[in-house]
Amino acid sequence: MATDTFTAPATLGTSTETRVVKNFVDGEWVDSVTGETFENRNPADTRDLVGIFQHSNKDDVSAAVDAAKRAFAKWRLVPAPRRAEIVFRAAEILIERKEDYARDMTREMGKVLAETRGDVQEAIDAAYYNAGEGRRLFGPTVPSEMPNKFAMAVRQPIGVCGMITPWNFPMAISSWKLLPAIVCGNTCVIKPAQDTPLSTFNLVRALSDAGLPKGVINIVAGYGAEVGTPIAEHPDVRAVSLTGSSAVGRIIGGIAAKSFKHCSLELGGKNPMIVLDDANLDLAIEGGLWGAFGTTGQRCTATSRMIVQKGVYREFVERLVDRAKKLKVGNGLDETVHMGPAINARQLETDLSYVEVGKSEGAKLVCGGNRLDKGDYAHGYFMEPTVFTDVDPKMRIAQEEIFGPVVGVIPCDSFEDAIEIANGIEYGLSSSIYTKDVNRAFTAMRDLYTGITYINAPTIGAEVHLPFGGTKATGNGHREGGIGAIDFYTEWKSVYVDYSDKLQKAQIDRED
Ligand code: UN1
Repeated sequence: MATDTFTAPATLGTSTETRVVKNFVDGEWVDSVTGETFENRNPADTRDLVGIFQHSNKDDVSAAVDAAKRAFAKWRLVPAPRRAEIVFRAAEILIERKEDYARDMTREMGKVLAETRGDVQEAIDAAYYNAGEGRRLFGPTVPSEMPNKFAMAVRQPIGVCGMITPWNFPMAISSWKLLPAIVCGNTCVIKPAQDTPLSTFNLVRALSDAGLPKGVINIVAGYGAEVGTPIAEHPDVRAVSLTGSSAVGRIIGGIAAKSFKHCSLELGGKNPMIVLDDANLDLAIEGGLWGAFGTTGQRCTATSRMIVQKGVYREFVERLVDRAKKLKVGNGLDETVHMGPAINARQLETDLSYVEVGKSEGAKLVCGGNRLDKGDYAHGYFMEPTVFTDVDPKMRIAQEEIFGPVVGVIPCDSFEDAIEIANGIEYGLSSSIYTKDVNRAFTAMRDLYTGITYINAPTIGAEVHLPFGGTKATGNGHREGGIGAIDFYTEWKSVYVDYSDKLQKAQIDRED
């Protein structure tokens, strides 16, 4: 067994070896003070032990925050273009290691290789974008109201930032948080999801190998209550970024508010895809399958409601179900598989329990609904792609986030009806519409109350250089990605330079 990931060769990712991974604090690989560890197992085959990680507690968090605070004193003074060069180099390293890291991720998370390659690619994209930002970090320079006075605003780092990341995009979402934070001059303490810590370690290893100074990013593995909460509570943590459920968001947001920390919450979704009578049905079905069953439905942006106009409803359902039944479920390391397992036993139970909810509410189960546990499936958390039709918009399966391969098809009469159903929900992350009518497409772009809207594409597929996030219970108004993240990880300072050599009193000094 390798004893840490830091000294281990990058190619370890292709092995079936179990790695013992320590916390990464102040540039050192350290045991948790608890002396306890937890296991990271492959959800497609739980006999496969991917790694052993530190079961940390709040003392580990404190040590990591102290290291980050010390590192901040120097890091904030490194010119942003120099900070960005390290991130650029990390992108190049990630490209070299892409296949290994994708395989590691499929092993720990379950999604198919094509998707885990995409996840690593998203971190590479985020690295290039944020590396570029190191030469921008623009702020306004404005004409002063007064003569001989100069006025501008500059972006400043905030300090130590705490990050709590999810298991569904374990490298991409860690990169959305860490990379803009460090380019802006902050230092970080991150708690990766306990189901998928390895991918966050892989990302940070690439950064470390690219020359990131010690203490700039610290990783503390463990569970929410023991590590996540102490991060949000720590007085020296000045900003907290969480991607997770709305329930956890309420807790973390509440804790952060008490000490006026900046807090970015990226939470649940129940994303609608509207299919109008004039849609290109081939495209809508293809997109719907990808949106609903890609990542086993485990995306905050997953297509979980299909709102289909009556004229094409029957044909759409028939063809969608026909295609869904042909999807191959299995171990994501097999390149012929379309859909991997649920992340863990609890998520699978939730998915299956919603099948019962749907049936009891009177929705029609037309595809799937069962656990797969025979033969090759015996040691994993697999279930069939599941489709309900004749779903009423008020049913629980049409209102609550499931986070699994369960989609509900809702019939609707008109475009206006579709928009109302789409918006009649607690969440507001992503939405989409299939139509050839440009007027309706533009009306939908305006009226769908979500942070992201797709035209003639499913609800997934966001790119890293535009803002990512949502309305209502999906978050608290912040955005990740693009300039949204730069806004979150910096604090504005307005600077006035008076070179008139006399006291000028701004609004007071007027003749009129
Ligand atoms: C998520 O939905 O949990 O937009 C993240 C996408 C990906 C990221 C999804 N780039 O589909």
